[in-house]
Amino acid sequence: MSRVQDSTLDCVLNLDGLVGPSHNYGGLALGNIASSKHKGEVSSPRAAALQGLEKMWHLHQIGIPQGLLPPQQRPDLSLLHSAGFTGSTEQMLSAAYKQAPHLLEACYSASSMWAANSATVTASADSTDGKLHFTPANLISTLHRSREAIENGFFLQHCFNEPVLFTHHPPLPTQYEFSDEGAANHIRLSDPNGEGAINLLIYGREATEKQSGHYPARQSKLACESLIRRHQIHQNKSLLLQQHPEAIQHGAFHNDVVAVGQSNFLLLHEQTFSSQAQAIEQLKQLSESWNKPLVIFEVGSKDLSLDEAIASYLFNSQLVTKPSGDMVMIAPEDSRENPAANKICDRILAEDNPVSEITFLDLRQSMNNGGGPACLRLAVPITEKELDAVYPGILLDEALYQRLKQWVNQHYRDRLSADDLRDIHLAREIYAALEELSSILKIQHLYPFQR
Ligand code: SUG
Repeated sequence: MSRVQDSTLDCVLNLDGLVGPSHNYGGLALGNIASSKHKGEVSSPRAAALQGLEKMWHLHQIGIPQGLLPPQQRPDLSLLHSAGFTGSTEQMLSAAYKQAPHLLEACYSASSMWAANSATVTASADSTDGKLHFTPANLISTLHRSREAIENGFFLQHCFNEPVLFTHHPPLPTQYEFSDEGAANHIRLSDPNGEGAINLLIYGREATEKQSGHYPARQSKLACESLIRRHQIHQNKSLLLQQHPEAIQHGAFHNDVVAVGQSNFLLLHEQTFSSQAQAIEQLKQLSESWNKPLVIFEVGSKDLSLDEAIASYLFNSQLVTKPSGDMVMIAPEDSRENPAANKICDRILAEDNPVSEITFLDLRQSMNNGGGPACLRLAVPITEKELDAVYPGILLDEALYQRLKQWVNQHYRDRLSADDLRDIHLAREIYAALEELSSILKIQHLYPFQR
């Protein structure tokens, strides 16, 4: 695999969620406009998984360390059990289809693909104990996503299994007050030529604040504060900020839909934070001593309205630093197709900032559920020594990429509709696919049904 650049401070391992064979459009995520808009449409799990794999392969080819998070076990029959469905799998699926179609959709959701919500990660350079910290997100805001936390923790433990280097915390308590959506509400900025770093932790509401608008704020302030404490983030390396309520009401259900940052570059919409001018001032002060200055690119509403930002997903681009030090922006095709967003891309390339290249990728299947390039990956800031301790079976190389493509083509359906979810054959096909995946990744007890 590709090695990290000399300055290991800036190296990021991206773990992309491998899209599961049950990818479908259930319209399950309130406040996520794309999810509601595409509810009930026929999905293509195969196209979705291949689009995701092409993204991973592209990043590997430009020299970025790339790994994956496998899809979780679906259908999640324990959810149906909890809701009182009994009998054989076939009986349970059929009864749920008739009596509680919403539950059936939740138990089939492939939402673990959006790895940016799997956990919050703190770089060892930013924690007072010098360890890399993980907290799986509890994802309590939506039923289907709340099912991901335990298995995300299990998998991260398995892959980062060196206690001297890595610390794994349990998810935050499964309560409204602690609502946590993971790295989608975290941005790590850092000095490429020094040790300075700022971890922005972004919340939507106070712990007990009730929903005021149409759409819910998914991240609580208490969750962010708890993460700062448990991950032992250096006092001068964290900044707690509040999402602009308008952004949430326009469909920014996660902050990564209106801002993205990496290394010394922050790209954000004018209405990202509630006291934005003050936030920018704080960022400037915190980065004052950096050897390479922090560059903030703020997009005004007159150039790109919040609605256009959400429709184009420009800010859900992924920023990556190549081994040469050049920064590449991986944007969704939708940003090229949206004239206002495309204009901003031209400006980013023309102006003086670290981005030297923009690559547009087709991620339409995931985008239709509100998941762009940045949603699909968990960014793990990592040193060379830490990278050497990562379980190698999840790190992408050409052999694994080819093997996974073959596996997807063999096992995934080309079309999936809500009606297909009651089909016992679908459940059997998925379990067979997951069984084989665990042997491809050489993880014996990857899935609960194997334990
Ligand atoms: O949580 N969509 C996901 C999309 C997550 C995007 N991630 C980031 N922004 N980091 C969500 O809203 C839709 C599933 C459905 O409707 O079937 C869904 O869960």
